[in-house]
Amino acid sequence: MKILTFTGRTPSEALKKAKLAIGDDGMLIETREVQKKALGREALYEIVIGIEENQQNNTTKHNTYTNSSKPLNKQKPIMKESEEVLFDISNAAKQISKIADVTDPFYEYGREKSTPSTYEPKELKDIKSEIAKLGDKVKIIQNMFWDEKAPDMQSSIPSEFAEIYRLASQSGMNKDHLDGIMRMTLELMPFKMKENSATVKRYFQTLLRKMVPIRLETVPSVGNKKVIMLVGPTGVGKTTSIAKLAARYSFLMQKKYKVGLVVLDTYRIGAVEQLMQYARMMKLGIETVVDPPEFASALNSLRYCDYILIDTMGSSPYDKGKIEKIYECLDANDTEFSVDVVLVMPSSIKYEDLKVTYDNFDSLNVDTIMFTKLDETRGFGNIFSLAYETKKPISYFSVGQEVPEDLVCASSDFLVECLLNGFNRSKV
Ligand SMILES: Nc1nc2c(ncn2[C@@H]2O[C@H](COP(=O)(O)OP(=O)(O)OP(=O)(O)O)[C@@H](O)[C@H]2O)c(=O)[nH]1
Ligand SMILES: [Mg+2]
Repeated sequence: MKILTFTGRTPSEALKKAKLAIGDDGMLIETREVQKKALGREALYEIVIGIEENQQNNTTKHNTYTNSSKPLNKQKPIMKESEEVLFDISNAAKQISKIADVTDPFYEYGREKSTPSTYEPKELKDIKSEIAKLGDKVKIIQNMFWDEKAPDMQSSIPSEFAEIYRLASQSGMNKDHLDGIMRMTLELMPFKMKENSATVKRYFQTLLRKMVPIRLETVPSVGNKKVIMLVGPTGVGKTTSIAKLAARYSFLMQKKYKVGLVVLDTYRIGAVEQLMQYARMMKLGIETVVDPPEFASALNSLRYCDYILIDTMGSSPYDKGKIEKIYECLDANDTEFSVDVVLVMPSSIKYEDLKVTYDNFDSLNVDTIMFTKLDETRGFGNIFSLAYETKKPISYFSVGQEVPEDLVCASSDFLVECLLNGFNRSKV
């Protein structure tokens, strides 16, 4: 059975389109609201139609779908509440045609824009198109094992999408996100582009880039300062990242900023010593805080700095006591400086664990996320999904142990490149 989807501003409009395209023979499988009506935005409904491939030419048939034993013209669309995630993907996907410039009438499969004046003999075009199709067939064979897993979406994903689906699902991306993106891509992507895996990949890349929230780095304006606190589980690279940031701000940027350090991790002598060493090497002021009331005075004594970087004790996401202690420090901050809370998490753990960690630290009002240990992982879909799900922007990536060089300012291009093609140090 072939699965087709049709959309419309109402379920009946979608149904009409289906009837126009395939007559009365299709079986209505599902009706979904994929986008809610909102101010200045139409609602969008999708109906899913099953059609026997050998009966596409108006031959009557029966199938096993309970709601679809009647011909299409006798079936009433059924309403089903859609998931929130689809709304966003839908919006993102709609913008892609403009952003990716994919509606360009001169766009040709598998290559960048050409102009109408670039003459190419028809035979050559045919040969190129055949080669592209052949390439896709090879990819389908390579991706055969993907079929065995039989994801819910599988029957409706055309073969040209097989490679991108495999790449994304192996990356550790949350399945609901991936299926949602696939559904929207299939529906909203310009028809011509769906026929070639190279254009599918390009479209998909643009869509993913659009979906990752990123906080671009800004420097303090004159007379102002930035106070940045790194929080997160134990051993994720907070102290190392503080050292990298301190080096970056104090001598790697165009302007040399005054940087001061604060350490809240006073339970472990080793932790204080680790940061003290960096402070000595870079000749930076450092303050230690034992009890929450001392936090404000530590900030006050570093008020001559442009940047104040605060290292905290690592805590298991389940250790509410330690997180509470950090909260008390933030709460005791009666200075005029607001603290940017950066949650540091390793990219080497799966999406579900990232989400649990995020949920537990979010009581600290996390502003941005820094992902570390990108050099220790193969898949990056977990990071993508976490940022997408929480809508929390990513500010930095840590890509190794070396201070200060293994730090990268976050960009969606970099993340999507890692996700689809793997981490490549030479591209940092
Ligand atoms: N491979 C790799 N190792 C890293 C990275 N960032 C930090 N590390 C290493 O991870 C280990 C722990 O780093 P720390 O900076 O001490 O981690 P932390 O979060 O401060 O740890 P606690 O203070 O114990 O919670 C060290 O061996 C670092 O060199 C990274 O991006 N990649
Ligand atoms: Mg530490």
